[in-house]
Order: sequence, then structure tokens, then C-alpha cells
Amino acid sequence: MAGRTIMHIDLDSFFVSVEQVLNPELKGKPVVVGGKPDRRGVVATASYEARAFGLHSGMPLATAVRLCPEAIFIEGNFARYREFSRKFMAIINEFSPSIEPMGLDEAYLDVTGFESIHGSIRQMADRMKQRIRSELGLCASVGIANCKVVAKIASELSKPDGLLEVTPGEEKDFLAPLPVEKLPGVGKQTLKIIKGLGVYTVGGLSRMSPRALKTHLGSAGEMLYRFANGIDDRQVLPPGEAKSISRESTFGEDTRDLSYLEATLWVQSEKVGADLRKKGKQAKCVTLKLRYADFSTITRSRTLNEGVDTDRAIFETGIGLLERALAKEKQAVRLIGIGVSKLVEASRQTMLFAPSDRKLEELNKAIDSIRNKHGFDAIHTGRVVRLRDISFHS
Ligand code: TTP
Ligand code: MG
Repeated sequence: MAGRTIMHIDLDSFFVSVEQVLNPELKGKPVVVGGKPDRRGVVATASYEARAFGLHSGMPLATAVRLCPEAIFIEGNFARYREFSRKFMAIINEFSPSIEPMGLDEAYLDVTGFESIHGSIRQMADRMKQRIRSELGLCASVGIANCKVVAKIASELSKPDGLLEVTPGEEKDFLAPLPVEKLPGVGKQTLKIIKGLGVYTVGGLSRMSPRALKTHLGSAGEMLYRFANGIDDRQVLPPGEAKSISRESTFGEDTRDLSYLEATLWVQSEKVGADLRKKGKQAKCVTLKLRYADFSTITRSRTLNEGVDTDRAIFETGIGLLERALAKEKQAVRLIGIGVSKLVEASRQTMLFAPSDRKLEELNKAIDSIRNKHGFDAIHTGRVVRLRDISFHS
């Protein structure tokens, strides 16, 4: 995926900064949001003045007050943070319609080609930072790179009030000296395993063989290998452009009754199919999820040559996967779910449908329109009689 430009933007000490805007007396002081220090609980965030004393998110409040007794402790007001977050997202959304918000105070933007509007991507980032400062009173840090993972690390390293651009081609050199825990996805457990291999830097990780990483870390190992080498094909996905649609249900009692499992799968397929058609998409992959009585969980996927969006196609693919899975496993099932992914735009005009498929499509449309008007339960197809006691959650 050559030639993309990705921006990652993240507000500095977000909760605390909002408090400082609302009460300017707090500016320039060590401030902690998370609760009063006589309470149990942890630091949600600390101002950079407080971080100088070693305070950080997740630290017990009792420790924070010991390290920095003069810090001002605030309970916090989540509704206010949400309001600032909404305005922040609205500002960056004016710069690009294609943003992917991550939590309250950060977002990715695909800004490929935007230099023609702003002179350079750096200038674009400067303008965004200025607007956020003048309209919200908040400071943002920005990372610019050819992929998400490098852009995110760049914004983090540039903090506070930073702007760091990684020149295309220099991703690996930029990452190499960093400690491995800077890579997203490296939690405590993973870090322990990686250090056990004698690897401490991202550069060290990038020189491992991908096979060895897979052996020690499973599929996460493959991802970390790519990240360590500055390779990350993940797209910027605006909300609503979901990558997958799924439904799952947990049974009141574990079961191996095939007709019961099938009936559940049918209702789920109808819901997934309806969502898919509402979005105008078709799916090229169907995934079945099963959790057994001992809580072990498996997923089984089938990739299809053509995109599908009928309930029947989703259901039948799911049943095939179910039968194969149950043939290998004797335990009862406690959870079943079905999902679709690899979504593509529905392109009916160019597809040749067998007459029976076209009938199915019409049937689905008719059922969708009844349910849009009167709710999902307004109409039931034959398979759901036995399902009254299952509660669905998506
Ligand atoms: P972050 O962006 O991780 O942290 P931050 O904005 O406070 O500081 P900076 O980006 O400059 O390093 O998280 C955003 C907000 O999310 C943060 O202000 C408070 C909240 N948060 C928690 O409540 N608990 C946590 O463990 C973390 C990491 C964040
Ligand atoms: Mg932040």
C-alpha cells in the first residue's frame, strides 16, 4: 500500500486540560483527575507538571499523593469531557471527512494528497492544532507517517504540543531504537515473553524471524513483526464503515441439540443479513463462533468467491461450518454467533443471479420493509419457534 499519508492526533493530558480550561487557576500546576486521594482508585490522567513527579494514568491515588503531595486532586466530570471530545472531532472533521476517532481524544486521518490544499501536511497539522487551541483551549500532538502504527508512535513521542513527521522510507530507522513496549499490542504478558527472548528494542524485534515470533506469540507475533518493520496496512475506517457485522447469543443451558443451534443461527443470520442490506454491502467472508461448555472458544471462517447478502446464504455457510465443528468436538455449546466480514459494495447490476437467488432477494427485501415499519418481531420465519427463551445481544 504505497504512498499513503496517515495522521494521528491526540490531545495532551486531556481530562486535566479540560479542567484547566474550566478553571484557569489550575494551569501550570500538578493536577490529577481520578478522585480524591483519600479514596481508593487510580489516576485517570495527570498534568505534565504532575508527571514530572512520576505520576501516570493507572497509578493508585494513594501512591500519587505520596509522590506529589502538593498535587491538586479532582474527581472529574465525564459529561464535560464528552462535550469537548465532540467539539474536537467536529474541528478535525472539517479538515477531512474521513476520520477514525479512537476513544475521546484521539483520531486517525487519511490525509493522502491533502498537501495540495494546505501546502504541506505539516501546515495542515499546524492549522488543526491552532484551531483546537483557539476554539477549545486544548493542546494537541500530531504524528504523520505512511501508516497508522508509525503515526501513532510519532504523535506520542512528540508530546506535549508536538508535531512529528516520519519521512517515507525511514519508518524502520525511526522505530528501531524504541523499547518494544512502545508498539501497540505489547502488554505486560507479551513484553515478558519478548524480553525472555532477549529482545528489548523494536529494532531487535524487527530482526527476529516471523516464524519464531509466531511460535512464541501466536498470531499477535505476526502483527508485531509487521509493526516492528514499520508495515501496517490497516485503513482509516470512519465509524459506520464497520469491517464486520455479527450477532451472538449465550444459551441459558449448554446444548448440542442441532435443531436448536440451527434455529438460533437462522435468527442471527436474518439480523446480520438485514444489517448488511441496510448498509448496501455484501460480504465475502462468513465466520461462525462457538464457545463450548468449558469456555474454550473457536471461530471458523469461510471465504466466498462472490459477495452475499441474503439471510439464506449467510445461514447456509454458517451451517456448513457448524456441522464440521461439531463433528470434531463432543462438548455442548454455550454460545453461538455468526458474523460477516470482507464487506464490499453491493453491485447487483453487474452480478448474474440465478432466478432462485433473485426470489430470495425479493423475499428478504419484503421482510426487511415489514420489520423496518413494525419491528423485528413483527414477522417470524419458520425456524424460530423454539427460540423464545434466548436473549440476543449484538
Ligand atoms: P490518553 O490520551 O492516553 O492520555 P492523556 O490525554 O491524558 O495524556 P497524553 O495523551 O498527553 O499522554 O487518554 C485520554 C484520556 O483518557 C485521559 O485524559 C484520561 C482517560 N484515561 C483514563 O481514564 N485512564 C487511563 O488509564 C488512560 C490511559 C486514560
Ligand atoms: Mg491524550
